[in-house]
Amino acid sequence: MKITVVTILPEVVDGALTAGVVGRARDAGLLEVATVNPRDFTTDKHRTVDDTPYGGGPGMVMKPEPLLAAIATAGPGHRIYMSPAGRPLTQARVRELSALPHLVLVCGRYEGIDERVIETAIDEEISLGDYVLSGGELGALVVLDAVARLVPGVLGEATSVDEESHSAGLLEYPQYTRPLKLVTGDATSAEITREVPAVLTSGNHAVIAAWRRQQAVARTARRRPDMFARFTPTKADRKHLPPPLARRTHLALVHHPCVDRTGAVVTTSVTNFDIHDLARSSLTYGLAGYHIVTPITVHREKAAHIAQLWMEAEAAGAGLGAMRDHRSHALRLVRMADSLETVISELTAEHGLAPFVVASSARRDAFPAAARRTPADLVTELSPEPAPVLLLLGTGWGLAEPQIPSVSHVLTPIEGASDWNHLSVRSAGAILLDRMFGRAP
Ligand code: 9WO
Repeated sequence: MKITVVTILPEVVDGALTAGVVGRARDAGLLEVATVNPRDFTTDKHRTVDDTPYGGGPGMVMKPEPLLAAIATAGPGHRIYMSPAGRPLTQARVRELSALPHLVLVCGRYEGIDERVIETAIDEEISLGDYVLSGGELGALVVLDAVARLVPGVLGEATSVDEESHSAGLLEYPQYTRPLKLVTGDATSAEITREVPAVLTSGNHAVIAAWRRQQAVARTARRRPDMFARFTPTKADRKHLPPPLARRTHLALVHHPCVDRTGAVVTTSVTNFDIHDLARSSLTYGLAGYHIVTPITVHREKAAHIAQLWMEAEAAGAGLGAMRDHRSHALRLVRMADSLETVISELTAEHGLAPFVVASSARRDAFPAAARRTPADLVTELSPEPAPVLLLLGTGWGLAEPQIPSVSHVLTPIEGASDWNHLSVRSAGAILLDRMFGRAP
């Protein structure tokens, strides 16, 4: 295969082509790389390749004539312009490009190139990502490197076949080599010995393959939710992934510490409606529990009594077969707690991990130290984590923020189409649960 790089800085490109896989491919005659410099196609004595932009604006633009002449000299080939405005490069496209006989990689400098060059002499624009470089050369080197290693004969056969087949759409698993025990740390920090995971020295190849697969799946879920969304986990994969987020999410209706209209910290009263409406929402969206939080003992007793009455009515009324479907079934999710600390320690004991504590608020500037997330982004971020989630709904005029330091995340407020924003806690809770866990219509 031949790759021609059109650049006014050929020394940037040349320097990178002698070492490693690309250097060896050239030595073996599998890859031919040439550079063509537009400056060699100028006709004035200053060898000018740039000019001022029509319409004004900062900087300079590459003149079309020297660039067009350089591209023409490269000869017939697939002509690529490296630009942040191009289509993002994928491994699939790299594979296709590696099958072509001649690639011409055109590099811009200054503020860009005359658009007519792109219209008349470019077949494809490619971007490496949403960032701006000072020129296309480093981008061209990336394309060159990615393509060259796929040219037949450049890599050993074993590597190239192995690559795509059984881990397609996943990130790489972690790799280790000797020493078995690596001692890290310097004068300023204590020494830590990091060992290679024992499974890799077990000699059991099936167990090793399964571990690597698990690692790749877990990493992809955490680091590349976009990639993970396109991946269909096998049954075995799912066994090692956390259960669905709703199943480990608990709702807490917080009656203390809340604030009143003056901002004073208060304890609000438990209401009948809040207990069973939010219980029914919690069951509908598949939550693990619904906690009524109040330090007032008689309120907890009253709430427990109401929940109990509903469940007894169900047992007396419906036949056994209809039990699951009876609306009072939701009351089984209801639990009483004297404080948020109690709920947190209960969940920590039940799930073996401390919960992420997520606040909701009608205020845009609530919990300034917490990570602010939309409901959808919160689900994406927390789904790959094994820990449970405790979702706080404040009563009264909202949660007393300074008194709840355990909050790590805060949901962006629900906003309607007016400036008047006083949803009931039951409505706000239902909307949040739908935004997090509702099936798309
Ligand atoms: C810069 C630019 C910025 C926003 C939208 C479109 C854009 N096009 C260009 C452009 O073509 N710039 C020229 C090439 C001149 C300045 C340096 N150039 C460049 C290419 N900077 N960054 C790239 C690049 C190439 C591929 N992937 C990421 C960035």
